[in-house]
Amino acid sequence: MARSIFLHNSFSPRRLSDSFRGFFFIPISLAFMTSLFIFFYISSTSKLLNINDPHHTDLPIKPPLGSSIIPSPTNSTTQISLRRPTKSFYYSDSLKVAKEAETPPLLKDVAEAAKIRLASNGNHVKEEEVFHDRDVFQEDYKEMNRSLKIYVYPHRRDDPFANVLLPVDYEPGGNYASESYFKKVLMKSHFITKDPSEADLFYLPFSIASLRHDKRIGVGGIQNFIRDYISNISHKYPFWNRTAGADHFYVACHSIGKIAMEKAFEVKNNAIQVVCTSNYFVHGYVPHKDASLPQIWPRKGDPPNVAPSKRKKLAFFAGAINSPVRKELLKVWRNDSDIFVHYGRLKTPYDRELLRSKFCIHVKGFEVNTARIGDALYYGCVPVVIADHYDLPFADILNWKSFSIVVATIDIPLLKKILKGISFDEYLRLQNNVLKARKHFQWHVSPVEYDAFYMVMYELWLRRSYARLPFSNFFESHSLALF
Ligand SMILES: *[C@@H]1O[C@H](CO)[C@@H](O)[C@H](O)[C@H]1NC(C)=O
Ligand SMILES: *[C@@H]1O[C@H](CO)[C@@H](O)[C@H](O)[C@H]1NC(C)=O
Ligand SMILES: *[C@@H]1O[C@H](CO)[C@@H](O)[C@H](O)[C@H]1NC(C)=O
Ligand SMILES: *[C@@H]1O[C@H](CO)[C@@H](O)[C@H](O)[C@H]1NC(C)=O
Ligand SMILES: CC(=O)N[C@H]1CO[C@H](CO)[C@@H](O)[C@@H]1O
Repeated sequence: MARSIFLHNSFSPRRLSDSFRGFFFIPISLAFMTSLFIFFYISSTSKLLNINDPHHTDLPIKPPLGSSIIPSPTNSTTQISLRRPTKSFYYSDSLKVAKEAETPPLLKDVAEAAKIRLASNGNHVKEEEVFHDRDVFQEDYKEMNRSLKIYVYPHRRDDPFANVLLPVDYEPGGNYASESYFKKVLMKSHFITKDPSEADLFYLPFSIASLRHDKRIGVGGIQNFIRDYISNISHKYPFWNRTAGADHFYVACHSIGKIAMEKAFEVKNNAIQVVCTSNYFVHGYVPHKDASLPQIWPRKGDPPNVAPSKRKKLAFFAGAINSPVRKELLKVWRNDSDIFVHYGRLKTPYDRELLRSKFCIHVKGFEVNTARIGDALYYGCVPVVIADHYDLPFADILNWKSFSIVVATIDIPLLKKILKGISFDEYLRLQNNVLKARKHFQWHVSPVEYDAFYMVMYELWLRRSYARLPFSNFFESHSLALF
C-alpha cells in the first residue's frame, strides 16, 4: 500500500518519532488550553466569593464570561489564585492549579482583585459587542462562503436507509430540527461538491434522530449502525482511511448522540462532531475539535418585539424538573415574586411569558442543551444560562457575554442578587444585543446570510484543516486516546 511505503521508506524511525512528538503537541496544548478555559469560565461565573467580600456591595455585577472568552492575560493569574472554582472542577485532577485555589483567599486580595476587574471593565469596549471581532469574522465569512467545499457520501433514493441518510422532504420541526435543517439546506447549497478531490470536508449524512425512530435500529442499535456505516464507507471509498476520519463531520442534536459513537472510536476521536450536546465535561465531546450546534425550536415569521420597559417580570423558567440543577432552582425560587419558576403545565401561553420577562432562564435538564436559549433570543428575552460546562453555540464567533448572563450552578441562591444588580442601562445593552444576535439562531429552508446554517458552515470552516496530517496509520492504530 502506498501509505506504508511512505512510512517505512521515506522516514527513518528517529525522524518518525520526532514527527509524532510534534503531532502530540497539538492535542496536548489544546487540552491544556481547554482546561484553562474551563477554569476561567468557572472561576469567572461564580459569585460565591464575592458574597463574603465586604466591598462587594459597591460593585456593579459584571456579566460573567462566556465559555470561550480569554480574560486579559496580564491579570489572569491574579484571578486564578483568588477565585474559588466549583466542586465539579476537582474531578479533573490533571489541573493542579485548582487545588492551590482551594485555600480561601485573603479579603485584602479579594478587594484588590475586585478593583482590577472594575478597572479592566472600562478598558474593554469590545466586550459590549456581539462579535469577538466583527471585521475578522466578516472577512473570514466571505472567504468561507467562497471557498469551502463539502463532499457528501452519496446514497440512492432506494437505499433501505434512505430515511436516515437523505434529507427530509418536509420542513423540519420540533426539538431536534437543527439536525434536519442543516442537512436539508446543505444539500442544496453551493458548498456541495461532487468532486472529492476539491473537498475540504466530508459529511457523514446519517441522522441520529431518524435512527432513533427507525424500528429496525432504535436507541439500542444506533452504535452498531454507525460502526457498520463507517466500515462500509471506509471500504468503499479511500477518504476515511486517509485521515482516519479527521476531515469528516456529522451533525446531531438529540442527546442520544453523545453515546452513538461508542463503537466508532475514530468518529469520536478524530471527526468533527457538530452536536447540540456540547458539554465539555462529558467524554464524547472534544471542545475545539467539535462544535456546538444550537438547539432551536423553529418558529415562522419575524420575531416579535416587546420594549424592555414593558417587560415587567424579572425572570422566567418553565419546564420539567428532571435534573438536580432544576430541582435546586425550584427549591430556592419556587415561591418568589420576581423569579418565576414554573414546573409542569403552564397556565399562560409560553410565548407570553417570554415576552413579558426581562430574563429567561435556561437550566440544564438531562443535558446542557435545550431549545430555551433559542426561545429566549427569538422573543427578545435576555438568556440566563445555568448549565455548567456548556460549550455555548458559536462561541468562537459570538461574544455571549454581550447578550446573555451565565450563572454557575452553585450560584443559584444568588440569582436574584445577580439579576437585580444589573442596571437598567446595562439591561438595555444586553437586550439590544439579543436582538442583534438572534438572527444567528434561526433556520431557513432557503438559507439567509449569517443564519444558523451559515454559522455552522463557518464553524466547520474554522476546523477544516484541523488534522490535515499525513500520518494516517498512526491514527488508525492509536485512535488518539489523548482526547
Ligand atoms: C455567498 O455565496 C453565494 C453564492 O455564491 C452568494 O450569492 C452570496 O452573495 C455570498 N455571500 C457573501 C456574503 O459573500
Ligand atoms: C453496509 O453495507 C452492507 C452491504 O452493502 C449493507 O447491507 C448494510 O446495510 C450497510 N450498513 C450500513 C450501516 O450502511
Ligand atoms: C481502510 O482500512 C481498512 C482497515 O485497515 C481496510 O480494511 C480497508 O480495505 C481500507 N479501505 C481502503 C479503501 O483501502
Ligand atoms: C413555598 O410554598 C410552599 C407552600 O406554600 C411551602 O411548602 C414551601 O416550603 C415554600 N418554599 C420556600 C422555598 O419558601
Ligand atoms: C491590563 C490590566 O488590567 N493590567 C493591570 C493588571 O494589574 C495591575 C495591578 O496588579 C494593574 O496595575 C494593571 O493596570
